[in-house]
Amino acid sequence: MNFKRHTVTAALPYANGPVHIGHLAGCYLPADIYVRYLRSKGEDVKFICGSDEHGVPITIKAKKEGVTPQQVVDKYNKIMGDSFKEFGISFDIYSRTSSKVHHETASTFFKTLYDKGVFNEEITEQYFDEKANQFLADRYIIGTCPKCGNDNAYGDQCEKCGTSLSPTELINPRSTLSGEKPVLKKTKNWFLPLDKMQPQIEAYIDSHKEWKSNVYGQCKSWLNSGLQPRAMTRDLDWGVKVPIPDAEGKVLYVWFDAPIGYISATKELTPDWEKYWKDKETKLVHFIGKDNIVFHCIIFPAMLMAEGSYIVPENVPANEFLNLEGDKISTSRNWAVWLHEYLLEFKDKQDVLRYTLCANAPETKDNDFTWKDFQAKNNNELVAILGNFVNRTLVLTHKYYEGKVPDASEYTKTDLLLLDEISKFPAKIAASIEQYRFREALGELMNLARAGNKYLADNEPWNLIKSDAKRVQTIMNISLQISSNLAVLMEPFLPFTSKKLSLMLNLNEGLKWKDATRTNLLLPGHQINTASLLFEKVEDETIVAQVQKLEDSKKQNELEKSTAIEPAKGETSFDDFSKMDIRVGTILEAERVPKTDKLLKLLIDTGIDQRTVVSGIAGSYKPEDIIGQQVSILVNLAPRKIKGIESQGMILMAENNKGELSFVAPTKPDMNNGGAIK
Ligand code: B3M
Ligand code: ZN
Repeated sequence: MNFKRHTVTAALPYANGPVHIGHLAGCYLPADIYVRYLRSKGEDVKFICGSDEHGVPITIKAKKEGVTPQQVVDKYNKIMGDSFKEFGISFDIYSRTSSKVHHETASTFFKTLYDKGVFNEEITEQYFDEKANQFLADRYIIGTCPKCGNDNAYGDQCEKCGTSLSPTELINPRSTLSGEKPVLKKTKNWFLPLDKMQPQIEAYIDSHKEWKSNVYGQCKSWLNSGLQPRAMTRDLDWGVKVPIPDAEGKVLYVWFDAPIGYISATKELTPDWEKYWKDKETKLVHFIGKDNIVFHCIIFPAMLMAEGSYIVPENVPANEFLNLEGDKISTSRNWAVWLHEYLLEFKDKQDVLRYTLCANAPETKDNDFTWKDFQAKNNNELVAILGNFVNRTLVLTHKYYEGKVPDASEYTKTDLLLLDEISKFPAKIAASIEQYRFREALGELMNLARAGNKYLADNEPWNLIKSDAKRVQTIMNISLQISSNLAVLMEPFLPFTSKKLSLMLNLNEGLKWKDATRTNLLLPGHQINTASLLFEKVEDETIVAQVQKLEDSKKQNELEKSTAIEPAKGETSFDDFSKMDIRVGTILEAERVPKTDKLLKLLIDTGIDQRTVVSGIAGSYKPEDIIGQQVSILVNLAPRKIKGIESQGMILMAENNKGELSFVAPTKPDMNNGGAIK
């Protein structure tokens, strides 16, 4: 299908922190390359983004900093918007979901679905904090993970073992607002019946087998496990108010309102917005990170289909994650390269980062950014290949011809082959970009520079100038043409360098992609400008300093972690406590549980009986060292199977900041087994 125009979006980042390289590599850079390429082809395209200013991450941040959510989003909307601009991410608009237009657009959208009878109204039980007098979003509830025992798992996920959870699965849930145990309370919400829409969505996904396999695969696995109705409203006060009667104190689910933000931003950008959203000849493409796949490929399309007047995404080229020096990027652990800091330390070197991130983009699997690789890419590729070729060409042109493009008098066979090869690069690079293979596209661009470099090295005009000045004219003419083509073709990837090079070559403004198929962009006699280096070497000490900075932040983090004390749990009653039957026992036997790192199988004399307990203490104790050790054991814990072994009770352990465990045992020798601990 041929499209008349393009709507390209990049995920709306939560306005709760600055932008780091993971964001850039994940979706903003590929989206920008794609859009710049489309513009260069002369396509009609709108590039849409803005900040996602609702949702619980914002309110949590506000609470932590003791400011209002509005203050948080105002601050980060600005910081993020500036960083994107400085890195040349060329949005046509960077808007925000707290804008008036957005509130109206999202409200109307919801109201339309409501009036059409799309939603199921359902009463469910949600956790409520009686002290704070509010319902608790999943992230506001912490408790013990039923899978791994982590005491600080969130209501939606345990960050220790990665399991996704629902708040009611947590053991001993407590509210992060008050520390209290939340109570279940009935509330009404509006659900999108994804279950009923499954056939429609399935047909849609099946019609897009060309999607990236990571994206298509994730969609299929959601579909295979059966779609469930999903609440599109929440009991919160920060967000877009639910625009129907009987919905006091409720806002739209952030994943309902955020993607509509793309539409609102387009509305803000142009009165012509409808053709970018409602005309079947518009190609809608969403660039996102992999954690947003289901929302863009299933939920948002379902919303758009239910509404009825919109087009649906034609492609959703989601990237995997970028790690940093072998470790997951983390805002809270300050394990990141922040764009605003990068710019302070690497002034005017935006393109070096763009290059490294694109060359290493996590397109098909998670990938790693390292400073060593950054240095290598800069020194061995940008400086040694691209920069070196262009610089030799321009310097020699000034030296031999006072900066005037020489005429190519006669082409050799190899010249003609090379010219033919050059003219094919625009199509090659385009094919990769159109398939969202940006690394491959960038690789091709560099191949053009390599071809130029090789041409100079093979022909050695600097030696030939004495014997065959005529031949040198042709060589330099061809090298200048390659340089011009490079300036045009590098623009999507390296816009700052493209500009610099175009200026040095004194190229006509407004050259398009197809112009780079020509090999005579510069006419004989054309005057070029002064040459300066496109790239500079990055020295070892610069890299060492960056790695050191990361190490320091890791140390700082560990220090903070090792001095942090877990927050107090909510109150419990004496009755609840006395239900626990804790006794003195002695370990009779101990052995490792095969194929596990942490588990020991213990036989304990509890005074009452001898029983088997599986305990996660192998990291702190060797089996042979603990025979005869007295312990405290909870004897009336319901038995559970662990690795196929029935564990009948639990040994009480103390844990320090490093995660080391110690038995909690009587300190007098004559405490008999079965003695009560109270
Ligand atoms: N704000 C999640 C994120 O930043 C979310 C994306 C919204 S796109 C409509 O990863
Ligand atoms: Zn867990």
